[in-house]
Amino acid sequence: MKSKKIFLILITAILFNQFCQAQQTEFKQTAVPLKHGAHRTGRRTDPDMARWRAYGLGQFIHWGLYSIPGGEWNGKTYNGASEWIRSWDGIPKSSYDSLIYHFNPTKFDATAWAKTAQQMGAKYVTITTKHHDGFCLWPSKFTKYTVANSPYKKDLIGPLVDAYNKAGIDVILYFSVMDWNNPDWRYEIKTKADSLAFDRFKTFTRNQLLELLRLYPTVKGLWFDGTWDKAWVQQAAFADELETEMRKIHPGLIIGSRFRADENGKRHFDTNGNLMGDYEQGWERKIPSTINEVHGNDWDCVMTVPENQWGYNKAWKGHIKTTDELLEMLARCVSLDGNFVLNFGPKGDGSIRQEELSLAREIGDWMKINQEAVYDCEYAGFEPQNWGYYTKKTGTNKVYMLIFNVPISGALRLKLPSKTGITKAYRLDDPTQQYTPEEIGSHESFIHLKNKTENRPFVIVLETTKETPAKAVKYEKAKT
Ligand code: FHN
Repeated sequence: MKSKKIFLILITAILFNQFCQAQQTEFKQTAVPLKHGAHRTGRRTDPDMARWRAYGLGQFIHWGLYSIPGGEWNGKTYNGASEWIRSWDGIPKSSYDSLIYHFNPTKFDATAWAKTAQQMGAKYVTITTKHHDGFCLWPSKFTKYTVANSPYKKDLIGPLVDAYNKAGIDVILYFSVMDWNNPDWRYEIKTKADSLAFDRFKTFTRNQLLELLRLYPTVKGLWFDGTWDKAWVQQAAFADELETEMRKIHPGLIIGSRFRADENGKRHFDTNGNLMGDYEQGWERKIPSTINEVHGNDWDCVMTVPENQWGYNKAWKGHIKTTDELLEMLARCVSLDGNFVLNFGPKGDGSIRQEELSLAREIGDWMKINQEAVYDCEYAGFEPQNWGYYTKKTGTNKVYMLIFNVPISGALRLKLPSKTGITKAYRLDDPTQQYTPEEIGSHESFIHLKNKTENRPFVIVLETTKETPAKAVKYEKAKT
């Protein structure tokens, strides 16, 4: 009897092994050999990337010539995103480009900007060095269309990098490859002349990127944009080589999935489905709903306060997100292993609008109390519940419940992963307020809130253990 059992186990093990090998061969056969695909499968494991992963909250800044008209031209309001106003039919391109002669942000104060971000609790900032209009906020040697030729004359990126770094905030440089001001930019290459022009454009782009890395060596990464047009998508070899070159001269550099396409024109994910770059950059104004949607990759979500305005817009029409809505987005991102990056659009004079300053202050007030549940936190592995989101402090046994919806019953349902117990539960803003979870089923408990009328999101800390507590009751599943 015993030998029959051993024989059966052996046969099962052999069959299982054969099945796994067949699966692997299948994968190898279906994986297409690529010259310019992903450089790696799986997440980066180095300290620079670990630092990026731990940020939780970031700030985005869209600032440029478009901040002067602020979505309005000759008394008419442009309906699109204000930073796209140059593409509007109602505006002659040369009139827009002449805005350079009006760019004089006398109220600009890099230290004040950094302080606002610090107050909000941002751990990193992404700043537009050049948006699609091509205007450079640094004195690039490779074009005349820069701040150096505006009435302001001085570099803006250097002081920003210094001020944010001094405030303990890492800087990532936003760079639009698409450049409406450069005569060599093409959407598509149709002729020999286009091809020659685009070759010049590629050299220009390389020069500018290397210049940025040379001038601002403390930056942690590059945030690429304007890379979706056919002409650029077809430059797989060039972009791959340039990425490798930038990484060599700036070790640890972090680049998202928007920079380059593979030789088949696949963006973000290569032909074999592997992420191109260090983190997924597709979560713009949207957030995944489940952990399965992020496929184990790093990612960040960039979010506007109104529906779709990045640059300063005088009108700020439509729904304006509230502090609690934004905090909920932050919680959702961190609970699903992502960072949340909130956009600010300073005015043409360099000041930041009051609405954004208030949001930064209010988010910061919440962060001061609850930051422990955001920084250096990750997906907790607990089944999501309607009251809010779980995060987990990386490398510890601390799980956080970020509560946004208090049930009328005041009972917060928890479904524990197997082999998990709770040794202590308490409020993060007042650790003396402790809870004794009530077991209501197998791996299922309630935490009964003492106060059912909360008016702000709050956090409960769960100290967990890998030891399953001895069950007082044996639960029976319904027979159906
Ligand atoms: O077209 C831009 C837009 O103006 C803005 O800069 C956003 C920020 O992620 N990126 C582009 C659209 O994806």
